[in-house]
Amino acid sequence: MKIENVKFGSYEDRDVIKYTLTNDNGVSISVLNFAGIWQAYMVPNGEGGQVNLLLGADNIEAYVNPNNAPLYVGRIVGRFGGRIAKGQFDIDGNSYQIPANEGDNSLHGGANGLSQQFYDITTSQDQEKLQVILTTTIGTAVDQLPGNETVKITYTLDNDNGVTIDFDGQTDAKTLFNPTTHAYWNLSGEAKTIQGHVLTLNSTYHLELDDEKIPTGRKLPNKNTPFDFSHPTVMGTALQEMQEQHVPEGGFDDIFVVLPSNRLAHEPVATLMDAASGRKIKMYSDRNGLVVYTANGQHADGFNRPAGQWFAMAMEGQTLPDTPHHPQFGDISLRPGYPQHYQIHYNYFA
Ligand code: FUC
Repeated sequence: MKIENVKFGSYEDRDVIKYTLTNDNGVSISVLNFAGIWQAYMVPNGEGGQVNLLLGADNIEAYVNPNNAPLYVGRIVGRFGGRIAKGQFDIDGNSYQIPANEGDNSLHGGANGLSQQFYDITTSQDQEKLQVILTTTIGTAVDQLPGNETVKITYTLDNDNGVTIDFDGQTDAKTLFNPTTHAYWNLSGEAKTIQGHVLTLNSTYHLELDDEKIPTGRKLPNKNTPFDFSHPTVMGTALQEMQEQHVPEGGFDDIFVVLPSNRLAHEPVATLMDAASGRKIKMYSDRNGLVVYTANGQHADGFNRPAGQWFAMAMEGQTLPDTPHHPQFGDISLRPGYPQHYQIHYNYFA
C-alpha cells in the first residue's frame, strides 16, 4: 500500500497535484486537488498491464480546455448536481435567486461551483484502506449560493479494490447540498465506445423532461421503452433505439428514478459491464436519482479514449434534480446544525 503525489501541471497560477493511492493488489486510484477530479481507477488488464476504467487525461490542460470543460470530466459537481429551474428556490419560506449558467437555468452548482475549486488535501491509510480527503469552504462570494458551506470529499480505495466517495457538507446559513461525481466510465480500455457495455439499473421510472431538460414532475415508466434497463441491456442497442426515436440529444442525458442502496437491501443502483473484457462495476448510491449521460456528440480531444460520441458514460448518483420545484423528489436543503452525508460506492469485478 502506498500514497504518492506528483505535480500534474498548474492552473490559475496554482499547482495541480495528483494523489495516487495504491492498494496491496496493485490497484490504484488518482485524484486531483483541482475540482476533486477522479483521474484514474487503474486495474490489471489481464495481459500484464493496467487499464484505466475511467475517462481521464494525463495533463490538466485537457480538463480545463474550454471545449472540454463543459463535460465536467471526473469532477466533483456541487453544491448541487443537475438543473434548478430559473435558478430560483425557496427554503423554509425564504426565496433565493442564483445566476443562470445554462439558458435561464442553473446547472451543476452554477458557473463557479465545486467543479471549479481547489481543495485542501490530507491523506490517511490503515491496513484495509487508503484515503484522500479533500476539503474546501465555498461561500456566496464564490458561487452566489447562500451560506458558507464546508464540504469534505473523501475518496477511499480498499483492499477489495472497491472505491467509496463520501460527501459531507455543513453550513452556517440555509443552502443547498446535492453533490455528485461526474466520473465517466469506459471499462473497455481500448479505442472503443461504450456501445459494447451492458447496463442494468435498479429503476422502474425515469423523469419526463421539458426541452430545457427541466423535470416536468411526471415519472414515466421505463417498461417497453429504451429506458428499460431492468435486465442487462446492451448500450449499443438502447442507443440505437434512442436514435430511431430521434431524440435531439442522440443518446442518453436522462434522469432515472432509482431505488437507493441501503443497509437493509444493499442492491446496486447500477451495474455496468464491458461484454468483451468481462470487467464490471457495481455502483451503490444512497440517493434516489441517477443521471445517465452518454457523452452524445462530444468531440473532446486529449483524453484516453478517442474523441467522439459515446466515448464514455457518466452515472451521476444524486437526489432527483430540481427538488425546490418538485418536493416529492426529495429535499436538498442544508441547514445550520444539521450536517449532511452522502455516499457512492463502487465494487469492481473482473
Ligand atoms: C449531465 C447532463 C448535462 C451536461 C453534463 C455534462 O449532467 O445532464 O446535460 O451536459 O452532464
